[in-house]
Amino acid sequence: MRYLTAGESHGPQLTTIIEGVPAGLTLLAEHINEELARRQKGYGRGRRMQIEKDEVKILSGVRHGKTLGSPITLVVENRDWKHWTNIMGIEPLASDTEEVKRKVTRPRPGHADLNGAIKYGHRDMRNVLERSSARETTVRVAAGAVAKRILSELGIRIASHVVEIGGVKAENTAYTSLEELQRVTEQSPVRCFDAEAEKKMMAAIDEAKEKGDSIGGIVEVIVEGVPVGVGSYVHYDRKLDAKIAAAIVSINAFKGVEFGIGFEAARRFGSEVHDEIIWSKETGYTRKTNRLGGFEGGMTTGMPIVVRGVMKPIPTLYKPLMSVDIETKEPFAASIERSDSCAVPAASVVAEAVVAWEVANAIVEQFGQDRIDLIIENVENMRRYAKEF
Ligand code: EPS
Repeated sequence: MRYLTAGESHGPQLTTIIEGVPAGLTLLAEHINEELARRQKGYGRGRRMQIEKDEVKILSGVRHGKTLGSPITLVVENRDWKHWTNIMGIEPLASDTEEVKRKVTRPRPGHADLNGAIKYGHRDMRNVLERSSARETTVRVAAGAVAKRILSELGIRIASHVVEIGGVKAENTAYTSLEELQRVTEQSPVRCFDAEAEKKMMAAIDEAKEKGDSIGGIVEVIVEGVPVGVGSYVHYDRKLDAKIAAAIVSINAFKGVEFGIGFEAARRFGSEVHDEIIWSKETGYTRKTNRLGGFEGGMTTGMPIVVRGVMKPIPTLYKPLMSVDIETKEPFAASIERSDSCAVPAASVVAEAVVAWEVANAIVEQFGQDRIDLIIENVENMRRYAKEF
């Protein structure tokens, strides 16, 4: 499967065309809208989220609630567009029009503004920032919602939560089941399982906001029920952990990724890192621990996939950082009109979506591509073989 996205942050709409989704999958707008609504929540968002109420239109690839196997087109309108019809208009405007004269010439440090402008030759950096905006993650979440439908048919469960914001760590993450983790985090304004940490995270966001600053954090995604052997060791571009790592780092403002104990592995002996193999008639092969986060040799082990991503603080700050105007070459203090102080809770929903996509894609490729019923059958067979092996 693959998908492309299109759309500018303040343009008319965001679009994704998803290719290769198996036929026969139940897919309703409500499945996607539920995910879009989860992404819009989260303590620390700015005023834009009060303007938008993301709702999908399914324009192709689905008939009477089932996928056809043909490309699926999903569209989400930008409600803010009505305030930007001239600035972001498609038709040319006279060169002396206010909207044409008002160029963005001051790159914000940490954004795509300057590099993008130099790369594409744009003297108005709005041409860069409109597309580099994290607004685009709306349709990545829509594509992820389709992937989550596939996982659900296969009995694969996925959840995400926030484990750190602005240096405040979730200490209590001892959830007894993924359902419990989901139930608690869906109610939390910062998508955190630990109620104590939640309060401190919210206070840290308030403090950043008051200072005109922003804060980042760490999100975790867990996938349970993935059969053994998804991905492959035989080639770099078939390793599923590598694909997931790329997907996480491709989310706006994400700077790093780790699986299981992650970077902590550098500080331990091998005997304290690798997971001992055990066997029982009921479960087949499992591991005593899951320090490697569900992957060995680029393939799933059958243990839960545990992946974390780190998000830097959003670079659009009320508190000015020094930059240079590309017209005058004069230094100036970059400042803005509207921003989020923290988007880590929303980003955990995006991370969940991109991980869901990579896992579903690998399974569809590996277990037969065209029909969901055959994929279900093949995955069930694989689960049986693995148990009897
Ligand atoms: C974003 C800037 C803000 C965020 C936006 C991402 O938008 P605006 O410039 O319109 O105030 O609200 O996020 C979304 C619109 C969204 O849907 O998540 C940026 O520069 O990345």
